[in-house]
Amino acid sequence: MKLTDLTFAEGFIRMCGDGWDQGWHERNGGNLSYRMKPEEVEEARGFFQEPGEWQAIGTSVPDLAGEYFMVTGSGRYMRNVPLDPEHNICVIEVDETGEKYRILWGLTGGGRPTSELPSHLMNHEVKKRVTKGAHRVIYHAHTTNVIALTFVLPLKEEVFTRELWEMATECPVVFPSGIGVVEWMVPGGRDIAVATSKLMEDHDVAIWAHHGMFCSGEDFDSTFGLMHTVEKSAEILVKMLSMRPDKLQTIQPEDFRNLARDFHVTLPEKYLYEK
Ligand code: 2HA
Ligand code: ZN
Repeated sequence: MKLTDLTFAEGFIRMCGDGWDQGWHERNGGNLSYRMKPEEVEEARGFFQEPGEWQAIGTSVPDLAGEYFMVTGSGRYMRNVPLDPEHNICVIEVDETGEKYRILWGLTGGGRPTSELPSHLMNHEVKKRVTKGAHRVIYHAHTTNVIALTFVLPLKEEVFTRELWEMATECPVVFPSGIGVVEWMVPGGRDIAVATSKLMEDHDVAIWAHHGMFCSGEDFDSTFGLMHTVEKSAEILVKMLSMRPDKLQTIQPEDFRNLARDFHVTLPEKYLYEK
């Protein structure tokens, strides 16, 4: 028995491989984090190594004090996670101030958690609060079609949400709260983490212009499924725009309202404007 045989670790590792298979993780692109349940921490504790030094997170997440996360490693390739998990991912603990972390397992041979740790943890902090603890997964991927769209659509949440909803009937049911958009910013630091976590107050998806996406969810399946649904919708939009710049027909605002009623979702009216 190893830590990587625990159910949550198996789900984490599989998701890294699934993202690689989709083509979203060239080189060391993208990263994944999971907020462990108390019973999972107890299951994993017997496998922890001598704790590493406390290190600065680079931002402050007081509502995550004492929480444990499984996270991909900085500079590590998603492709290699299923092949050699111990070397490419880690378990970290956040200290009592929410300013520092230390490594308890993994990254054998040295290394640090993902360069996007500030964004991951600030998103987790917001989602833990607004979902009353339900959301546990934050996923960042370099999704080709969504990135392409950030060069041709206005960087507005109303436009991205509405255009992507129109591309597939399931979309408003899968992401009823819409998609936030962050204009181009330097990745890896606190500023982009603050901007992204603000959007996570009202959305489960945030696009980083010319870079990729962040998704939040309760478990690995629903978070991966959300990323996959948004990116597939973006692929349809790219194909549609490649065939002709306008639509001959599409799903109309009143159709969305009827869909919302039958599928018991709330679709904010700000996305159902007349064009
Ligand atoms: O290389 O995706 O945003 C990891 C990243 C940085
Ligand atoms: Zn990235």
